[in-house]
Amino acid sequence: MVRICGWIVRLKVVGRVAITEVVTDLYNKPVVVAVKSDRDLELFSKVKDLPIGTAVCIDGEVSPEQRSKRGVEYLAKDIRIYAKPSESMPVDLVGKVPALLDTRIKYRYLLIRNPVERSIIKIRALVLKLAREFLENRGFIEVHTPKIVAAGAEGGATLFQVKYFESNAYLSQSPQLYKQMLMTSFSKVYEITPYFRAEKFNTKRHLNESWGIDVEQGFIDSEEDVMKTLEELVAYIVNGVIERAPEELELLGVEARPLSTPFKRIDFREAVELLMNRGLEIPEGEDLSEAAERELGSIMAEKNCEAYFIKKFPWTSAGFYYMRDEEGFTARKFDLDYKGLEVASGGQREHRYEKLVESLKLKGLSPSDFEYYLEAFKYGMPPHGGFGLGVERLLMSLLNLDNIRLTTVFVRDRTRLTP
Ligand code: AMO
Repeated sequence: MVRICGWIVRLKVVGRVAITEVVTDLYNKPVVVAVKSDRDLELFSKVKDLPIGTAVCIDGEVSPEQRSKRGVEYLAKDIRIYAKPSESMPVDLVGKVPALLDTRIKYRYLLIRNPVERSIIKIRALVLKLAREFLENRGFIEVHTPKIVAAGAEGGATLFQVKYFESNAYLSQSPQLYKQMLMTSFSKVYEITPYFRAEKFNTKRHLNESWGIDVEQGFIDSEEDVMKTLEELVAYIVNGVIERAPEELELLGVEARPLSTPFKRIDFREAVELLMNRGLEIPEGEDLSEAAERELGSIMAEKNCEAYFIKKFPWTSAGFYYMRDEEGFTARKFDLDYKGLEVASGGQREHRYEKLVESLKLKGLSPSDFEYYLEAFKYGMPPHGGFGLGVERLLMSLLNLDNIRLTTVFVRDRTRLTP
């Protein structure tokens, strides 16, 4: 006899049989329990009027006969009632009554009792587990860097300011500066971390609090060393999800294709040419727009390519910390796009003190604001590089979701600070 616990998502009484479906952590589909009044009148009477949403534990075992397509059939000896909802469910968990996105986001913590919604969150956890597994196997050390910081790495426009006793501080946009500083003492580090960005626009692919898998590695020859780590990591994650979560993918109706490495590489200039041939206008020296990224995604899909790197971004569109190529126009920065969406960016950093100070000034930043960071470059800083892989972006692409908000239970965007 085993005990499994969860919540009633469906209850139907047909004549003398009460059929109840209970969602549990154990299976993707609900546990189906049929209680017949002529077999166990006491249990039948206990169950037949239970409201949807009741928290219960079932004492019983898997039925030798499995006839229901809806879930795993159990033979129950007893059903213990732990909590009955005091109000009716604010959303339809079975998914028959469509809910507005707003309602879905507000009650996501309840909606994830539904096997389909639940699968996204389970795959999210699997993605992080696979990432850790891969990086640990490769000898990367997990580190933690401050989330309350004195300076931003990704530009002042998206910094959230917080009061820090007598002075002002910011929420970290990226562990960029700290993971680089760690390159003075470790050669391979990673951090799984929230990013806080005050993006003012309500888009389908931006959150104000998102999560990144950040990596930094030292003693590299070029950004190619870092790209190799990233492509192998992403292939490990995507292929691992396909292998370990086939049922969740099926519930979501997702047919994910395995990725093989190496991923295709194209230069930024080549990408611009491809896009201009399709009639898109790409302003000189700027990053690719969302529309351009999507169009490039369809161009690459025609070549049967889902994941690809864009290399050699214009220096004017890159962060100050990326190494500039000799001629000065391009930075050693790359993006990784997956099905037309940027899921990661990274590159080789400037590790030479004088050049780094020069870069800061060229970007109109004041070296004095970055003194603590710059100091680290005085004590034997090796050539290094890394990347930030967006967890929600990766999930959105992998699961073909049309809104990034669906990848997380509690959303932080322009209009949401609760729940
Ligand atoms: P970048 O700013 O490109 O690079 O961020 C890295 C990746 O994080 C994800 N991401 C976001 N996802 C959702 N909502 C957002 N507002 C958001 N902002 C970023 C994207 C993006 O590709 N320091 C560099 C990384 C590095 O060079 O190591 C950085 O933060 O998937």
